[in-house]
Amino acid sequence: MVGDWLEAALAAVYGEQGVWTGGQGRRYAAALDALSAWAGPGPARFFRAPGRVNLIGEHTDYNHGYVMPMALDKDILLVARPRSDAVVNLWNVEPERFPARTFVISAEIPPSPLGDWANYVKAAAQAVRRAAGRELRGADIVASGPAPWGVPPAAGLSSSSALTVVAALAFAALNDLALPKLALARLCSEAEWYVGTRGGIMDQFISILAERDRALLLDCRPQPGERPDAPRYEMRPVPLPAGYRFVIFNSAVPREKTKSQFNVRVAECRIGVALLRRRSPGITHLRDISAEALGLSQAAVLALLDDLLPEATTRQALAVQRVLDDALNAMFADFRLEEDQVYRVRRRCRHVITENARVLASEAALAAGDVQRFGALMNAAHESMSRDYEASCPEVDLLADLCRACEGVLGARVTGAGWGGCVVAFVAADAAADVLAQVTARYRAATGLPGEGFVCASAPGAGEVTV
Ligand code: NG1
Repeated sequence: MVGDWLEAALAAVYGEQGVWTGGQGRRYAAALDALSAWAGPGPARFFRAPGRVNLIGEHTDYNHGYVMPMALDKDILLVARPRSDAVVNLWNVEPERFPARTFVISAEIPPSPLGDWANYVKAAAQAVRRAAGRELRGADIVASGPAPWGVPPAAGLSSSSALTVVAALAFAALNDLALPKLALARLCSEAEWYVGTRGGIMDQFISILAERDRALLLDCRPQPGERPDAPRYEMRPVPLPAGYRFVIFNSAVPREKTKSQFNVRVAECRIGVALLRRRSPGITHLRDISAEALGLSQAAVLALLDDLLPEATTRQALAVQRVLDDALNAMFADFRLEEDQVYRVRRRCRHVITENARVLASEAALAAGDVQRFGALMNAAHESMSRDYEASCPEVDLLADLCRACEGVLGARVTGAGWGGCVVAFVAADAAADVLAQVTARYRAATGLPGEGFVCASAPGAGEVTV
């Protein structure tokens, strides 16, 4: 039996639907039981951070561009109790999948092997320790993220960022470190580089700053703030259109290529900037290239890219052309260009530049109630991810096609980094259940892979759940 106290606290987070809240209550109680079993009985605190679905704006964040994510009601939960030493004992309610780990908090925590789940918690602990500038107390922690409440891992729904965010929240709170939301979001974005990818700010920002029933239009370009190390970001809530739902389908394709390909894409974008800077030295990020900024039509911007950027290049070719000058080397100080990698610069830049325009057009379409236009922009975003960014795969393209073939679907696109992961479809509310059933069945029949999906519900941003 779950106490009324817990029910009431959880209804405030997850909404009033009895079944859902009841299930969450058992999940919270089970996590607390696990902590008592592994670390002994005693008081503990709950923290949660949601995963997200990005509605449009892919691979734009690290180019200082625009994104439009929305937090899900699927989250990572931590139940935590502070310790008097700096040790962190970390357990998971799914121990076979996520084995127990122990480490000591310091300003330089040695990482576990690549891909280990504890690295996200270490990333958070190290970043909070550095921000605090003093020794931190460790904690006994149990993490909980099993289906249907958790964020499906490796699906492009930001389970990893949710884990980083919730761990940072917990370490800050258990050490009485007051971090404003924006500071926490920035800290978490940089913290996650610890795991080896040079991601942008989208996932951690939406996990922390989300509001229920709203997506967030986030401008990922830092603006001057009170201090040079505390920039501001512009963001606007985007009300979700009544009468429509977002339905998510997991391709169940392992995202093996994501880690290596992600960093290649970051490099391709930076090479694009370096080449464009030879013509316009004011350019620092692909965000600076737009029809408005250049006073050109979109067609003229694309023609300019054709003129200035090579379809493909290599480190050696760039060195011969003396593109790799001091300025560019400085941009790559944290990053190595590989000898044997072909960088397909023009089409990558075309994706980012057109995607930024699509995000702003989506915001305008939704504000005007033009749901057909928003659906069409999602479809165009998928094509661009697939053809220009080459971040899709046959299974994900199939899922998007299966969605579009259903009555009631206005648009569908790959969401998250890509190379597998999920497709998000924008669907008339009364068709959502049918679309979910039809697409999952057809996908399973066509691929032999598990066809799983769900209708999204939105949730508020990360925080402590006081019970
Ligand atoms: P996912 O799909 O969660 O791996 C990654 C990046 C985002 C963003 C998207 C692509 C991290 C933590 N997340 O998200 O910042 O660049 O890809 O739009 O690196």
